Amino acid sequence: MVRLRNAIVCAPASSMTLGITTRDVGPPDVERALAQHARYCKALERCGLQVTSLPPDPSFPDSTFVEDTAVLAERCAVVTHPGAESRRGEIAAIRDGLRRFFPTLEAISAPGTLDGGDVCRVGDRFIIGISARTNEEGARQLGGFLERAGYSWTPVDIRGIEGLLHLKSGMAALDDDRLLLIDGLAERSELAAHRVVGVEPREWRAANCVRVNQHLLLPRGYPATERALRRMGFSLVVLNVSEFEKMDGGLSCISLRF
Ligand code: CIR
Repeated sequence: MVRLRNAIVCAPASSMTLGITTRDVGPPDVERALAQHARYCKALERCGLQVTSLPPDPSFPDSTFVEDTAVLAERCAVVTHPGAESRRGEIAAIRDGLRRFFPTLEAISAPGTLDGGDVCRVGDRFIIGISARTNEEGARQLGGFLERAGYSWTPVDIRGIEGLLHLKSGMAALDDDRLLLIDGLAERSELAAHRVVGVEPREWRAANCVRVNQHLLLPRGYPATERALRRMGFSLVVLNVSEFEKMDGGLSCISLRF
């Protein structure tokens, strides 16, 4: 797997409770979210990453979900055009934050829309979810940038999978081959080239985990998945991200890793 060295994060803003969510479990507790975020950053450091923190901006309640604003790889860096209009203003700060790492930044442009949460890298292949946030045109633009940089890509339409906001809400690359998948994705022919590890339906949110170098970050509260992954030999770091989950977020979407 590619060795990751950096992460970009943005702590939740005081306005986090005003962000977009489909869940009906009450607003997040911002103080608790800040504490969870700080532990998350410590865990990334433990995985060997240098963490750059962008200042929270209350004008963008969803700006802590930085993963949606860019797609980053060794030979290609792209800022997105998020599917939700209220999130498009997040791009400016991300672009500024990325410049010192990536001299050349590509960009998705209208009518294309794309959220980074819909992009899952497995080896040198990028799986791009077509979702309520990412349209075919956005996927095609990103695919073009990736192809020119020597990567391959495959679109997967996830619009029929109920409750799945982004592709990576239901999928994670465990290494350069194996995918952790929810039921709705496990049978998809586009993913047949990979070895599949399934998550139990009642623990489907555990599929939003992140491999960072030698460790696998897993959300707290999914004991069966935790046991199965430990048995497979993964070194797990289990983190509580309950306040982010209330806003439809999860482990992967609160950092950009590269
Ligand atoms: C949103 O709806 O855009 C945010 N409240 C949550 C985004 C989570 N991002 C992700 O799963 N990649």
